[in-house]
Amino acid sequence: MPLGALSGVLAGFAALAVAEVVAAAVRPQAGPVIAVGGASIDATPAAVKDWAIRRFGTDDKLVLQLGILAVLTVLALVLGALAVRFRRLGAAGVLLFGAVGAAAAVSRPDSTSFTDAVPSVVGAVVGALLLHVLVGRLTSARRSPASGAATGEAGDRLPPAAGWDRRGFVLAAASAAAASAAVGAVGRSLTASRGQDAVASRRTVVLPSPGSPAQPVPRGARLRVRGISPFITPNADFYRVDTALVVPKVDATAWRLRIHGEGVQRPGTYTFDDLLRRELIERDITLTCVSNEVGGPYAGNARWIGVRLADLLAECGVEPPSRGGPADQLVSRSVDGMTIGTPVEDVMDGRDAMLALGMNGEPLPFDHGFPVRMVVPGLYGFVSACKWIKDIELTSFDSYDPYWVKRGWARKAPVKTSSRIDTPKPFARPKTGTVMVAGVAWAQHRGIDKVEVRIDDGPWRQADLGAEDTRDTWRQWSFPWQATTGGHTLTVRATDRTGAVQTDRRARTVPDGATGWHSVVVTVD
Ligand SMILES: Nc1nc2c(c(=O)[nH]1)N[C@H]1C(S)=C(S)[C@@H](COP(=O)(O)O)O[C@H]1N2
Ligand SMILES: [Mo]
Repeated sequence: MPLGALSGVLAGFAALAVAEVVAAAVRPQAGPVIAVGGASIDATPAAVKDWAIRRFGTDDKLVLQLGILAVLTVLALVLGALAVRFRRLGAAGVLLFGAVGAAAAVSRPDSTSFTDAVPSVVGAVVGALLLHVLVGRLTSARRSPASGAATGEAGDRLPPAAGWDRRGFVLAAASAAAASAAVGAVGRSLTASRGQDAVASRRTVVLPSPGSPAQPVPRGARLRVRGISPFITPNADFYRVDTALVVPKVDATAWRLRIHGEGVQRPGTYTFDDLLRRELIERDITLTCVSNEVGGPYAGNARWIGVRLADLLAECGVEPPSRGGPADQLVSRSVDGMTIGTPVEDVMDGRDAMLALGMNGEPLPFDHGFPVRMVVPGLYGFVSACKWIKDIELTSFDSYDPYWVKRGWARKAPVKTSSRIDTPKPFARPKTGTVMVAGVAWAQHRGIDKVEVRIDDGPWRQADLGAEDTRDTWRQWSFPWQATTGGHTLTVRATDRTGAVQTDRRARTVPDGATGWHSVVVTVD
């Protein structure tokens, strides 16, 4: 039994290694782990996904893949043990898993061909054969008692009933393990070397200087407080939220963007160079994720360079609903099959909605959507910020629900007025005297007007605000607190330009963003 289970694991390992190496040649996303992982992400209800993001943060994808491997290992152990008794059943089981992987691969939204089934099928066939062979070694003596006698060994050490081809098994098992490891390593390096065209195309991008540059960040926008979020978030620290288990590597020279749909009088297809040659705008815009908890990390502020989306749409003959246009929803599609729905009215109301090509002075990083993504001030990312975009379709909210809406999130989601304490950290132990309480507040496209801090149940007191860059960016704030010994709760709230005070009513992130005040508990020594 234990050797049967071991055979199962070896067969599973071989199947995955072979599948990955074939996937590296076909399409990395067609590998069974990535395909099944992607399918489980899509099938996960909003509440569970939300929990996973909360629990594991940006590690959620790693945890998912490790989880899939753990489940597969257990199943392989069981299959192997069963195969000792029912040899055909073991092999059939491996083939069944191959079928599941293949089905997941071809049904992924970014799959365009049935060749995506090949990695799983080939892997499963190899795994099934290997299991058959290994289990054969384990049971061979039982079938042909002569074999044990022929070697003159098995008969000495094992009772004939439990006789088995020990040397044959060890040899087969060891070579299978070694071969799988080698094949796996080849698969890895093949996958890593894929996307070289994309990497090369990114390296050669030269961002032209924008026809409409951003004003310099006002001097007073950056407060000198240790521990506060930097006003501009460096690309390497910018949060990342998406469903991609493999980051799409798009070759900019082969990239196309199609604009079409209802009321598009002149549908168009644009190359990356077409966009680079247009007049570019440069804007500071704070991007926030609807999955951000009160006090959470999923907000970042960057200087984006791109094409004004409203101009491009106008060129295609699109009119917003307020001017009689038939389409009220703009659906953007990415190369990895994401769909994101944005109100056409918002995109064309004069705000700096853009197709971004650059982020903080460089081409978009692959993680953040190279070569082109959408950015719309004032809307959460899941209803506006499509990365790796390739298609824009004008349609209506009545006739189409994009990815997140199908999973319980809202159709429309303007960013809610929010504020966060960056320092001190929860459970910090500052000394008595002046303690700088500081953080950021955002209410994109309305602007932040006021930030107030409360110590325990005391009165709200106004914090010092960093100068406003634009109403689409967050503002840093600070409050010099005369800290007295003991435990204290620090709470922050913001007021936006419309005069609305951030609500204290606690709401979950689903369906359209968390609300409530952020507080931090500290002990002053
Ligand atoms: N293709 C694609 N674009 C996407 C997503 C995604 O899953 N796939 N996630 C969206 C969400 S929910 C957010 S908050 C932003 C995050 O952008 P960032 O990862 O660059 O911070 O991207 C948006 N664009
Ligand atoms: Mo998001």
